Amino acid sequence: MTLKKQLEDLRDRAIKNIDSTLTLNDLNQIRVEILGKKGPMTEVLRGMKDLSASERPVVGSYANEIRDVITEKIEKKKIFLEAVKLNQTLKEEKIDVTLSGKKVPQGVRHVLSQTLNEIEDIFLGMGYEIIEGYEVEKDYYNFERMNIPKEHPARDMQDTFYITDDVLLRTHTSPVQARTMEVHDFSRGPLRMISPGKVFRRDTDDATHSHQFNQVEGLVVDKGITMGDLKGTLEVMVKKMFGQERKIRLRPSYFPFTEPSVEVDVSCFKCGGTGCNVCKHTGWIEILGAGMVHPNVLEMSGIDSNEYSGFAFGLGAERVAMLRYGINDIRHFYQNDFRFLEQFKIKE
Ligand code: FA5
Repeated sequence: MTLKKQLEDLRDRAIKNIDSTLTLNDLNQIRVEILGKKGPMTEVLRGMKDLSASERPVVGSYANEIRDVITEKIEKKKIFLEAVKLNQTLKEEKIDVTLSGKKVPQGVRHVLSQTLNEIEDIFLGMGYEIIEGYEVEKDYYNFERMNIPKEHPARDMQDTFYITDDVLLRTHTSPVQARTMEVHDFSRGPLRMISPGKVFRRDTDDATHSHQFNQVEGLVVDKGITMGDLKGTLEVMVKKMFGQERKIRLRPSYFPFTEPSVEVDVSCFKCGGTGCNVCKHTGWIEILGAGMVHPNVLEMSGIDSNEYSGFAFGLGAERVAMLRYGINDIRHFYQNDFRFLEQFKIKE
């Protein structure tokens, strides 16, 4: 077969294959097979060396012509197949704007955060400011400045996680009292603050006790503050939080940093006061400790106890949330079970 004939066969075969191909991949393969280094076109061109000097330019220019025809054919087919592919993609990715959307799961503010917000709102409404304390605290502020020197038996009331001999995880929010009193400027008005935050104790976990829980400290210091102010303030808070019908009781108690001291109980949400496992069959759940700030605590903060007096309280936030929302186990707050958490939809 002459080279010319070989070239014509090659062209016809290429055109047939290009016409029948349906994908860009196949088209590329055809291009490599026919025009590539190891392909028939190169083979034919190699054979030109055996031609005579007069035949070579004729066959050479014919070979170039045929290669151009094939190349052009491939280019055209490529543009066509790319357009087909684009149309197909556009069709597949078409967005139907009339379809209903996918539901995005909505988060819920943690019931404990909601409770703390509610407590803060009540006290902000009574003119208190919110002060933050330190979770890692000095023994000095946690105990000594609260009238509990080293070796004092009252330290056993709050079993402590120590970090060093002098640094600990605070066992209550009361150290914020000392830190606030020592910097308060009474020429600017009375001291009225609350301080919410985490506290830590080596308590054994059960339905109403956790080794880590939240307290809200409250402190008011001014001239002429009495136990009546404390009782009135707590009554306002409890009624706002739990409703007018909820019963509260004040029990005489002991804290080294208040004198006199009380503990405040609210009637059990579950049994209404008859006794059950939640309230340990007493009918009451203790929510806070309180009292008149001990003169020693005022004096250690540089406040003249003959001129000034104050009341303070420390409220257990989980206990309040349990009573407010009828939650029967404090451990629910920390287990992060979504079925529990999502029951408390935000009321903002
Ligand atoms: C105190 O911590 C005192 N600092 C409170 C205080 C402040 C008294 C200012 C006087 C003046 P107590 O240990 O009783 O007190 O804790 C206060 C409240 O925290 C309790 O009434 C209770 O509601 C809550 N509480 C105590 N221990 C736990 C616990 N392990 N788990 C959950 N809540 C607790």
